[in-house]
Amino acid sequence: MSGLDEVRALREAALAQVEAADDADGVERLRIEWLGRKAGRIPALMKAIPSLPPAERGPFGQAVNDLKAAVTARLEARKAALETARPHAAAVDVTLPGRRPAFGRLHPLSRTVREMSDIFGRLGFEVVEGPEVEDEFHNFVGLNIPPAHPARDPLDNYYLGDHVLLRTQTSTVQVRIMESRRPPVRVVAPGRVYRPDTVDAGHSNMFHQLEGLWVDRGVTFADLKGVLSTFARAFFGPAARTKFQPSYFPFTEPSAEMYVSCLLCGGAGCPTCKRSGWIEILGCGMVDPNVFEAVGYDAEAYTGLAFGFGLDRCAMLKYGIHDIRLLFEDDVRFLRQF
Ligand code: 2NL
Repeated sequence: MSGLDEVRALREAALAQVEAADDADGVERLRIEWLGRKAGRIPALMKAIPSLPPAERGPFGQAVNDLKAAVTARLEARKAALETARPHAAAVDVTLPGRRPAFGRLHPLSRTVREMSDIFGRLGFEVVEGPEVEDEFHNFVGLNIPPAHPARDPLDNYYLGDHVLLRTQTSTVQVRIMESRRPPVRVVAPGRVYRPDTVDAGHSNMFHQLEGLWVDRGVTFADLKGVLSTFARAFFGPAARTKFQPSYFPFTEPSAEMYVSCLLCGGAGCPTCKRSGWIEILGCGMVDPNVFEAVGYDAEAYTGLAFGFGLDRCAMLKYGIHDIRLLFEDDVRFLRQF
C-alpha cells in the first residue's frame, strides 16, 4: 500500500471513530489518540515526512495536512453536537412536584429552656450563662458550703484537678454575676450540671438546671411566692396549683420546696406523683447573708430571692416522658415526637 492509500484508510478509520464517540470524554480521548502532540498518530505521520524520497514528500505532506484538518473539524463538530444534545438528557422537568425540605425541630429540653426563659423574661429576668468547668469558690465557698460539707465529697463531684470541677449547680453563674454587678440583679441561669450519680430512669450524671436570682432593696418571701406561682401557671397551665413546704439549703434562709399539683391526675393521685397529688419541681429561699458577704454585697441593705429548677424533670412532666435517658440518647424516633 502506498503512503497515500494508507492516509486514506486512516482518514476513514478516524472519522468513523469520531462519529461513534458518545460523550465529551470519548471525543477528548480520540483527540489525544489522533492529534496528541507527543504520541498522536497524525503527528507521527508528519515526523516521518523527512525520511521519504524527495518526490513523495510533497503529496504525502499535503495528504497528511488534509487528514489533520478533516479530523480536527470532525472532532469539533462531534463535540458541539454532543453538547447541544446534553441539555435534553439533564433537563429539569418543571412539572414534577417539589421536594419537601427536611425541617429539624427543637429538642424538648431546648424548648423547655426557651419557654421558661420567655416566662421569666416577662417577669423582668435576664438570661445569663457561665462556664461548666468551675473552681471551688464559685461552686461551694461563695454559696456558703464550707470545706467539711458532705456536698464537697470527692465521690459526689467530678473533680478535674486540684480545686477544679464540673459545676454541680448553675448557682455558680449567679455568684459570678454578683461579683461583677451591683444590685439590682434579676437573672435566670439555665445550663448543664454534673454529678456522679448512677444512671437510671430518673437520674443522669449530666442534667439541666435553671436557677433564678433577684437581689434588690426590699425583696421579700412574698415576692418569691408570687414569682414562682405566676411562673407555674404560665408554664404548666392555669389549672396548676402550687404549695410551699419548708426545706434546707446552705445558700438560702429560710428555704422551701415548691410543689405543683400533678398534671397527669389533676391532683387525685397516680404513680407519677406517688399517689400524693403533688410533684416537687424546685428548691428556693431567701439568699443567705453569708452569700452576700462572699461576693461583697451589703447584707444589711439588700435581700434576695433565689430558686433552682430541675429542667429535665419539668420537661418530662410537661411532655409525659418517663425515662430521663431518652433526653440524651438522641434517637430520632423519640425526638420526632416533639
Ligand atoms: C434545688 C435547689 C436552689 C438556689 C438553688 C441560689 C443561688 C444563689 C444564692 C442562693 Cl447565687 N441560692 N440558688 C437556692 C435554693 C435552691 O436549688 O434543689 N434545685 C434543683
